Amino acid sequence: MSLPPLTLYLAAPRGFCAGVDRAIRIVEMALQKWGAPVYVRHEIVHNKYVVDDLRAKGAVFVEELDDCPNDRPVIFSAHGVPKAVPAEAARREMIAVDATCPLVTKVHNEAARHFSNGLQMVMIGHEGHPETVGTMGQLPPGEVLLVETVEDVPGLQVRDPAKLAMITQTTLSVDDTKDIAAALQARFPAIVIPAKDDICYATTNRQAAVKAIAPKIDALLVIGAPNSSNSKRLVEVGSASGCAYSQLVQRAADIDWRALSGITSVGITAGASAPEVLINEVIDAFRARFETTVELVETAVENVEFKVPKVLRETA
Ligand code: 0JX
Ligand code: SF4
Repeated sequence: MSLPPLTLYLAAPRGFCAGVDRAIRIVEMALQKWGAPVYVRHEIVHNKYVVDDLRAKGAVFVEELDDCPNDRPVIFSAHGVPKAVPAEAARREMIAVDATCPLVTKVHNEAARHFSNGLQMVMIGHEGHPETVGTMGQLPPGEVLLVETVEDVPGLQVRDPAKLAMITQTTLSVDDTKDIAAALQARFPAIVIPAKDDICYATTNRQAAVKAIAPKIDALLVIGAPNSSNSKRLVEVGSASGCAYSQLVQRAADIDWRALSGITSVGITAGASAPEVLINEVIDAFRARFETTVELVETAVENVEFKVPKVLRETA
């Protein structure tokens, strides 16, 4: 029996970003340098496959520093940590390696600069997300106020409307963030808004690639985890760009094939924490069910690379 024809538009860039690649390398190199177990505070990146793989190699994932012994190394996840966390690790004389993405650290530094200039901050981000918790935790309580939506802006109670700055989470929707920034500027004309928001290159590029394929496709599958902010934003961008069936899947086993019956085109992308092996698994699952032609839709070429911390570049 012949299979139905399908064009599979594969977004590029997709999948691992430089910060994720670096964070995973940090855990692997720490295991090599110090042996198992190496503790990791929070999922190193939000992906079960990645976490399970590192766990099998000897990483132990915990949510809090309190769950780590003093005499084993601890790694802080790519999303960043409040200032109190490395301070506590130093107090306990632990070996601590920071896998915070340098682009998240850049926002931490920016927040510290605004603070030293006497500015209170409004952060656009998602409440409770570890990156937001980490960035807000760079400064004393009350110095960074959080807004999640345009609707949150009128209710903001600021110390002095003339002394305000805006910062953002790195993995937000580019378009939604523009709207929230505009609402902030309308209410607080003096607010210091960076030339560009803090959304990173990887988030921006993956969203642009989804926008390019959305008009061509009957369905969009985003490979990523339910706790991955940047992956969830890709699903939203798909829907907002006209692809009514936009779904997050962790891997091929999650695909609802009944919902996809009758389609002739599909778009595939992956969040910054989703490994290529899972993307290939999804493509193979389509090949098994459809006469599949793969078309790459490349809207940008990325060549960003981050070095691991010096302690791991030195030989043991
Ligand atoms: O939930 P996020 O998108 O912030 O994290 P994830 O999925 O682990 O992606 C990589 C880490 C991103 C940090 O900015
Ligand atoms: Fe860094 Fe962006 Fe990747 Fe987050 S998504 S780890 S900020 S490059």
